[in-house]
Amino acid sequence: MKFVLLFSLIGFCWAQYDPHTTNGRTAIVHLFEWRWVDIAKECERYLAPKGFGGVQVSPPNENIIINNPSRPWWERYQPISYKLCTRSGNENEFRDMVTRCNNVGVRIYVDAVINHMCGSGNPAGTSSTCGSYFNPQNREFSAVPYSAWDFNDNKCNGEIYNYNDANQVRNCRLSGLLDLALDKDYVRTKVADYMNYLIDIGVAGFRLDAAKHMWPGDIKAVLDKLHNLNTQWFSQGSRPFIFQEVIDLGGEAIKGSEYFGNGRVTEFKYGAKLGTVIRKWDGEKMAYLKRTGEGCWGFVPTDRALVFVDNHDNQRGHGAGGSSILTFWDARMYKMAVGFMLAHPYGFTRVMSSYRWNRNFQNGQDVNDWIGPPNNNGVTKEVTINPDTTCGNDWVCEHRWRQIRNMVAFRNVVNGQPFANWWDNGSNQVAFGRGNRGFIVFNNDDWALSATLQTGLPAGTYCDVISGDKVDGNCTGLRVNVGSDGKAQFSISNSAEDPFIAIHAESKL
Ligand code: AAO
Repeated sequence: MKFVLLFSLIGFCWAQYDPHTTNGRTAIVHLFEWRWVDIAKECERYLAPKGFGGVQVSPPNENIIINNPSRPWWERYQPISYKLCTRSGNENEFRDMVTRCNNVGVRIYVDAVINHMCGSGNPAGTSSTCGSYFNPQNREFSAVPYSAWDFNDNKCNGEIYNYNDANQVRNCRLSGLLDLALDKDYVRTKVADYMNYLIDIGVAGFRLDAAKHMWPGDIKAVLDKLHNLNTQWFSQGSRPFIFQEVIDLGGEAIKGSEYFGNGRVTEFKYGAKLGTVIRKWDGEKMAYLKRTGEGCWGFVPTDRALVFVDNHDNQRGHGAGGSSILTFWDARMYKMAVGFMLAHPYGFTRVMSSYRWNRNFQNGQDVNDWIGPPNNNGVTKEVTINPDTTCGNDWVCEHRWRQIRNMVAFRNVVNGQPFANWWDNGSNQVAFGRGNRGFIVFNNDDWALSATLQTGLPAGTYCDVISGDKVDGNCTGLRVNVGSDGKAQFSISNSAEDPFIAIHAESKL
């Protein structure tokens, strides 16, 4: 009896850190601004067969409609109610997506905007995605309902100016957004009701938007009200996976570690650092990546980290991370960064999937950083699929790039294997393996790489999954011969289209 109790306590304690992916899948993808009907299809036709564990979806709840500028992506971070209708689709489409993705073993994680409602300066009316009435002036959100009592005006009646003041960061308004009083049980209950509605539909967890702007104890009080996951797809007693958006680059009052009790946190230092290294800024070298994740860069512990190279904010200059952040616009370096992240054991990984927009830099600032998803008169366009499996209609679909998709598979194949056989040339040529299941080599120097390296892999011929694919026992890319001593000869030109090579147990020919 005591043992049963102990185990269930351990199980309960760990649960919110567990993404509940199926078959040991290790990465999720953020399908930013995708429509639910397209995500449902993508789960079935691509994500399940390629080994993706789940999808972070854009906020599904009713938001304000902004017409100036015209339907920016960021209107979805201004909630009006918890009804499920947005540009991504209606409630039926959302339910159908969750069911179909779960049925093929792909999980759905909802971006939960629960810190605030819309901006205080917006006019009253029904310019909202389900037509619900709201009046920011008197704090009325009739479809929840919230009223003046439910906001933090009595604690702070203004903006956040000083990130060194935790009270201000958590009680004042982030960018003018009306700050909910999450210390009130009524507000906690309304938020938990929304999240429970989604849990009952079958979602596996949540990204908590602006978690840094909420008190950790208030978040906990909401989480304590949440249901277990739907037993149609999850084992009895499963708790929702929680990852909290806490931007902690160091030097501010609020630390990511304050939120560990609630779930994982987004590690923004990771993408900022990796971008700096791959760009070779500040005297950084890939050789220094040997100790990634061991704490020497002050990253949060691996079992508390949600990691990514870029996110929907910092790929367009919002949020934090700065100019070092790599995105699809810098494709060659970006693929190396994502390849490194997916090969390395640190953290639970999220891959970004974006749309193209018309960037227009003025004085170093992209004045088009607001542009919403590809659309016809405001209606989000379908994600079409080209004959070569890439996406059309200006959807970038980084997750479908061969190098990225195959590194997601690599991560699954090496799951649980130790970081091993590190090699570097003291500069930007590095290699490492994962036990005896996988090995990766990078050349980010301005000269060729030629080296015989210990891979840790069994003897045989392997297909490089960066330059090609293993298809019907053949390889469409480079072949790597591993000898009986585990060693293999690697040559990578510094002008190669993708200056890295990756092989793993399932790419053996
Ligand atoms: C829009 C308009 C605003 C208007 C508002 C209300 O743009 O002009 O006032 O509506 O009408 C998104 C957009 C916002 C948009 C909002 C609502 O990004 O532009 O406002 O929707 O439509 C902070 C938060 C973080 C937040 C990030 C953007 O901490 O939570 O700002 N991210 C999430 C979402 C995001 C969303 C919201 C939250 C709101 O992912 O999409 O906003 O729901 C420091 C702090 C960070 C802080 C940044 C930016 O970072 O540490 O916590 O992020 O400042 O304010 C160096 C430092 C780094 C610093 C950074 C920038 O890198 O090391 O620490 O510089 O100064």
